[in-house]
Amino acid sequence: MRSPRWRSPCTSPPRRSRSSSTTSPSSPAAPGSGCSVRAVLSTGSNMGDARGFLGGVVKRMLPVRASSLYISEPWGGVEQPPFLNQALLIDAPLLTPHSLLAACQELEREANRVRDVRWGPRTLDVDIVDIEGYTSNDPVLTVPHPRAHLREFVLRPWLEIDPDAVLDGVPVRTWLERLEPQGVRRLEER
Ligand code: A4P
Ligand code: MG
Repeated sequence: MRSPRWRSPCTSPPRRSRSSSTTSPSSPAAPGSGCSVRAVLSTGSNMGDARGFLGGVVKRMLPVRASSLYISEPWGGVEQPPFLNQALLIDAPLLTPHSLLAACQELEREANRVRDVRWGPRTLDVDIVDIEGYTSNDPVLTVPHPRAHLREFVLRPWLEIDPDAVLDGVPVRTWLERLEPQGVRRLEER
């Protein structure tokens, strides 16, 4: 069982760069001086104005990087329309992983997300895929996301914005190579 481990970046030593293409130069983060949480989000929608819902998250989260939009066959066995998916790399000016989860759920509420069928259709899903320096098995917030490595709709957009990304100690590129194709197609370049 992986127990939650978290040290706020406000009190941690400077962040070590995991990938020069996606991390800003390390600098000591002092309390009150803009400390932040580096995280990867996966957004998805297959109801209503899907493009508008994903765009709304980008406007609110102001990601460091946002992937192209991807259209993907539904994963999980529920018959439903295809999804639009996107990956975002964010530096959230937040102090705890749970405050980031609360922010994600607030965005889902604003999109009138109804929790009905598990893995079923939704106006907006905002999942936390990974948080730098944090792991947890808590069902309220499991990090890394427990099904991310199984999902091309998560891995492919993530790889686009961070080609050196690592998930649970394994390169995201390798996780992707292990998957059978799942019908995920890039819609447009940003
Ligand atoms: N939770 C725990 N860990 C996390 C995390 N890392 N990020 C908890 C976000 N939430 C996390 O989630 C249920 C609970 O998980 C939350 O209350 C939170 O405390 P939910 O969003 O209410 O329920 P859900 O999304 O229906 O269930 P689940 O298992 O999270 O579904 P997924 O995994 O999000 O899958 N196919 C394609 N092609 N594209 C998609 O985007 N999405 C799904 C939903 C299914 N198939 C899909 C897609
Ligand atoms: Mg979810």
